[in-house]
Amino acid sequence: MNKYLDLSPEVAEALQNGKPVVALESTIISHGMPYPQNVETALRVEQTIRDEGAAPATIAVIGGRLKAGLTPSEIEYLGKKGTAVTKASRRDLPVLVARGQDGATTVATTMIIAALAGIRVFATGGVGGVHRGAETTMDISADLEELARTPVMVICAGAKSILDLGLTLEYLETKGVPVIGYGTEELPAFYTRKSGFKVDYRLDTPEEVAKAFIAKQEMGLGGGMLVTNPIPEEYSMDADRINAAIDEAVADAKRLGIHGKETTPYLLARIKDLTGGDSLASNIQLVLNNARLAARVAKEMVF
Ligand code: PSU
Ligand code: MN
Repeated sequence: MNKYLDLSPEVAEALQNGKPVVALESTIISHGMPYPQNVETALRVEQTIRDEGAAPATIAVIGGRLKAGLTPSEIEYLGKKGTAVTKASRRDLPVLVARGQDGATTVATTMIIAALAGIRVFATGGVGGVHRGAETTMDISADLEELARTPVMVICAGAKSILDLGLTLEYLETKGVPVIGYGTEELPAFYTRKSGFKVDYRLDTPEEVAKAFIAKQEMGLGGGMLVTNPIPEEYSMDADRINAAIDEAVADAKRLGIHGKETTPYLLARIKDLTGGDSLASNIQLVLNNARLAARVAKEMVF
């Protein structure tokens, strides 16, 4: 095992006995949702995975150690500290580890640590992508490069239109990352089930999803796969309302000169305020939905 990595007893036992494991990120806890809903959701997501018969591995950097599997008090600590914890993407890991510091892991870093631990399936809410205006800002999330290189499947609710969805799909195509729609031909847009963009392939069962990922690895192609799972109809938001809030949030970020790693957390918090908290309720439900699917796919992930 990697000398910087610690597994929780639950995750170590599951991996040792070939039981299904699902990785979970921690930036969604510290930077993606407010306290205390962030902690409540993180614990509920873990329980949802256990109820499906898999082991949850919430991932973070604590005191310079790469952790796969956190205790409830470590989750509480990250959730309470919120944006005071370093949002840790690939480029942040070396210094955080060398200094023995904490980091909340983004999709990219969660994939890295999951792969080190031997975990193949990861559930979250949204992934980073190509930001609107990237043709001048060059703001393209490191999550996309990680999907190109690290062999972990990421199950999300599609991409939200804080991003340029068309450019995000182009980038993933260039990098050879399959974009799968779970039970849909259309890319879901996080808060809504439709975006106007097509996915590469529609797959309808956890077994089909697992088989495609296994084939990718066994052919030696490496890298990840993006599975987009639409938010359940009953929790989806009105498209005009959420798009108006997103447009306003993006305009505010531009006016305030928000940039770099602050952009995504700022937009998420602003959208939540502009929708009177309704976007948070949808966000929580779609994460639970993705966790359920991820546990089912992890059970089919037999190499
Ligand atoms: N999108 C969400 N919620 C989130 C994030 C994105 O709907 O919490 C987080 C994830 O951790 C993702 C990160 O990996 O933001 C992307 O940040 P950036 O755009 O700075 O790469
Ligand atoms: Mn960025």
